[in-house]
Amino acid sequence: MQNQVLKTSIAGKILIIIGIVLICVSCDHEKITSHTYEIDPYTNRFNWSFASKPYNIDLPKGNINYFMSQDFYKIDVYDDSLLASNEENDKVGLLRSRLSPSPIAIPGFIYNSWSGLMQYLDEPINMSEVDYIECQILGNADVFPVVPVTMHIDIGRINEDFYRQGVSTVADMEDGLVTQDGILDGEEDVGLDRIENGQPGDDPDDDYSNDEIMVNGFEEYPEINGTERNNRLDTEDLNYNGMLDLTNSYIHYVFDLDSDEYLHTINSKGLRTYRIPVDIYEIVMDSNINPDLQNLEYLRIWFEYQEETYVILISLKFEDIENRSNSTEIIKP
Ligand SMILES: [Ca+2]
Ligand SMILES: [Ca+2]
Ligand SMILES: [Ca+2]
Ligand SMILES: [Ca+2]
Repeated sequence: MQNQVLKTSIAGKILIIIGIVLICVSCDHEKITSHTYEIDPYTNRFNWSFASKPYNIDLPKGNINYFMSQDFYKIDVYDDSLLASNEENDKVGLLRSRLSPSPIAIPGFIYNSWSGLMQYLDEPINMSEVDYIECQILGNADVFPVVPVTMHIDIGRINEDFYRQGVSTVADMEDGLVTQDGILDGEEDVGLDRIENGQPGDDPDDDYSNDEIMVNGFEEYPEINGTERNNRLDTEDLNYNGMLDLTNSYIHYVFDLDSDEYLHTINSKGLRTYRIPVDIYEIVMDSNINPDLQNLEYLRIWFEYQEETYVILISLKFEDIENRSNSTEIIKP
């Protein structure tokens, strides 16, 4: 009997959770689409946070605003010959990032800024099963100014301290402002600064809004990455182990987006497909803990650039040739 009650209450909770998820999804402007497409974990903005500072770099921090644009169609991205006529107007799931340089300016001196994103991986990457990394970037001059961008990919144990780095050794998190229970209580959604809008000390840049603006004919969501009033329980503790993990022990790949070095193909729409050999990484570590290449838990992508520009990530895959089912193909033959 008690079991039955328990089961009923669990089933009830699951229904409520599903209901909340459905409401949240339908509230999010970006998700409203009549078309279906595969969302890979690397173009889904909900999986990303702002990046912590890469270890051992000495570059000023720029800004990144990342969002899933709804105004790119398959015909904007893929070769016409690969598209059936009924899919030309299907939307493409992509992650568009507006990169702004650091506001620090020294006249006559040009330097690179950095900014990026990171995520804890639900499924760790096992590099012994990866044959190459494939990254697709839409490099279309109609869409963004042609600015040299260097892309970095870090995989492994990555410092979680991405918000106000070095200020605290405890994870910044919203949970606990009311009750530390893993649930977003009403008054907790005030951002990682834990200070409500309008109160002294509030981070002026943490307000969330999914309002879109049009810039050069393309939609942007300048406040979509805010953590205050975003209806999510935000935390720096990306792996939910109750600690602010500070270890850096990862493998690092770097390539220039305007270079041919790892460029595999470029199509008529400006879609650049890079294939990065797995073995060209360098190891970055701040202790004697070597990266566990079979269990790489965090991913960080970050960019170096001098001027404001955009990066449109169409896909990122860790390709396993022997087991193709592990990777997703967007275009059906
Ligand atoms: Ca709570
Ligand atoms: Ca705040
Ligand atoms: Ca929040
Ligand atoms: Ca943690």
